[in-house]
This record gives sequence, structure tokens and C-alpha cells, in this order.
Amino acid sequence: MIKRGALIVLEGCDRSGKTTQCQKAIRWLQESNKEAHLMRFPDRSTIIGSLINKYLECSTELDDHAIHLLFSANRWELLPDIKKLLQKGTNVIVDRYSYSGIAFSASKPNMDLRWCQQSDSGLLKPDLVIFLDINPVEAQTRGQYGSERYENLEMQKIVRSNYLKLQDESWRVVDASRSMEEVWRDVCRLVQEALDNITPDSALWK
Ligand code: FDM
Repeated sequence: MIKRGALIVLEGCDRSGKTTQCQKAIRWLQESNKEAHLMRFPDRSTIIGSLINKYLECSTELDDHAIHLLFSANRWELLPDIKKLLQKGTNVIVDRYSYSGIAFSASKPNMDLRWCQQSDSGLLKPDLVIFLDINPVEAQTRGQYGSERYENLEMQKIVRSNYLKLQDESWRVVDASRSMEEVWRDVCRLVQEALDNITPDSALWK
């Protein structure tokens, strides 16, 4: 029987280095002759993703609940693809997942964190969540934020505190204020550990 792949999620505030570390993980896995596939949320290539893209680029407005549900629907629509990959033994590295969905939506006034969790309940639970932790004030010194919605310091501070409320036993917090290579040493070790400890898959927040 094929051993299923690991579902590994990287989370963190903007400029925490998620995308770089995801790419390093994919390259390292492939160089070690392990099947690996990179995904990112939001996936802007689908119809739902194109609506999300318009919202993030500020070319359209949407109610806070409605956009939250679209981000969630974007994960649900790709769940069958993730399941197929894992079943055939491919490790899936994901740049943002449900935790971003909740941490960002719940940072808005009148949005309740528990309400935000509901629409992702039942998605696949990651084997490992690596939270690249950096103080948003420090992250900002790595380069100016872009022009997309949410790319501002005040929001990023609330997002970080929301992320920390979502930690469970699948989380490992990595100090992302260090150099890319130092962070990679930790990320690489954690990815290896996850691959060595695959358990039957389970559902998120059920
Ligand atoms: N974001 C991302 C959300 O608000 N909800 C979600 O469910 C996800 C996955 O979208 F500001 C936010 C986080 C970020 C923006 O992400 C786009 P990238 O990683 O910068 O493309």
C-alpha cells in the first residue's frame, strides 16, 4: 500500500518569508526524490479565485461575511485535488490555508472568530502547520507593503494575534525574524519529522 503524502501548511503574516520557505521545501523534497506539490490559497485561477482577486485588488467591494465564505469555498473546491495528491503519496505544501482565512476575516470589526471557523470545519486537517512568526513592525522593515487590501501594519498586528489563538497540537512556531537559512534549518527539520510521522487523516475543527 502507498504511504499517503503529508499535508504541510505554512502560515504567517505578510513578509514572514512563507513563499520562500515553501519553495525551498518543494525543491528539497524533489531533490530527495520525494513527490511534492505546491499549492497556495487563495488560488486565484478558479472562478471563485478570480472574485477573490478582484476583492484583494480593491476593484470590487463585498460584505465581510461574503468574502470570508468565498475564501473558504476556494479551499473546498480544491479539497478533492488535495485528497487525490495525498492518496497517491504526493506531499502537499500549502502557502496559507484556513488559519489565514480566519485570522484575516476575524481581524475586521464585528467578525467573530468562531463564526469564521465554521465554514472550514471538515476540511482536511494538516499534518503540520509551520507558523513563521515575526513581529509585523519588524516585517515591515523588509520592504514596503504592496497595494492590496490587508497590506497595512494595523491589520497585520491583529492578524498575528488571531493566528496565535488558533494554535493546536499540529502547530510549530518558528522564529521568522532570523536569516532565511536559519529559518530553513528549522523548517526542513519539521518537514522531515512530519514525513516520518504520518497518521490517518482527520478533519479540521470537527
Ligand atoms: N487571505 C488569504 C484571506 O483573507 N483569507 C484567506 O482565506 C486566505 C487564504 O489574502 F492578505 C488574505 C491574506 C492576504 C491575501 O494572500 C492574499 P497572498 O498570500 O498575499 O496571495
